Amino acid sequence: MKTALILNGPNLNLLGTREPTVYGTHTLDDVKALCDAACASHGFALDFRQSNHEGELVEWLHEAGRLQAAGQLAGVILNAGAYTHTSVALHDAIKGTGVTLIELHISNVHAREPFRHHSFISPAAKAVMAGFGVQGYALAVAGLAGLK
Ligand code: CA2
Repeated sequence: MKTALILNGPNLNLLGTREPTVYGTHTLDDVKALCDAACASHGFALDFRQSNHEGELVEWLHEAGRLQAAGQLAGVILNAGAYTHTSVALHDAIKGTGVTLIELHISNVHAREPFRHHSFISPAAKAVMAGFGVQGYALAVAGLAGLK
């Protein structure tokens, strides 16, 4: 059984505590439970993580590249949070590892402030998903299964 690695970036640990009109009322634990169910139905093991630190996310992408090369990982679903709009380091890590990666956003970033319209992740991603709320995580797991 291959693993789906789901990575969450800065401040996503605050999900469900503020800004419910933008991000909904579900917590990150709720999202993990939703991903558990989606992975079970698509035959993936789930590895679900969150970090507020850019370097830690970079290290996890390197680990993902090694695991995918070893045939143990189906790919990564990444909600890089605000690092989406700032991080050349995450872009380089995705490109440098060649890992299969789906970029995910809970909100429709293109309908929000202009500074959220640019993504350093998108040019390195296999696919991009935004605006489906937390249900987007389950849709992205289904998408990853379709790439098999
Ligand atoms: O829509 C998304 O998933 C985002 O990646 C979320 C990021 C934001 O910077 C991106 O532009 C779009 C923010 C994550 C922080 O989430 C919070 C949730 C509740 C309360 C405070 C922050």
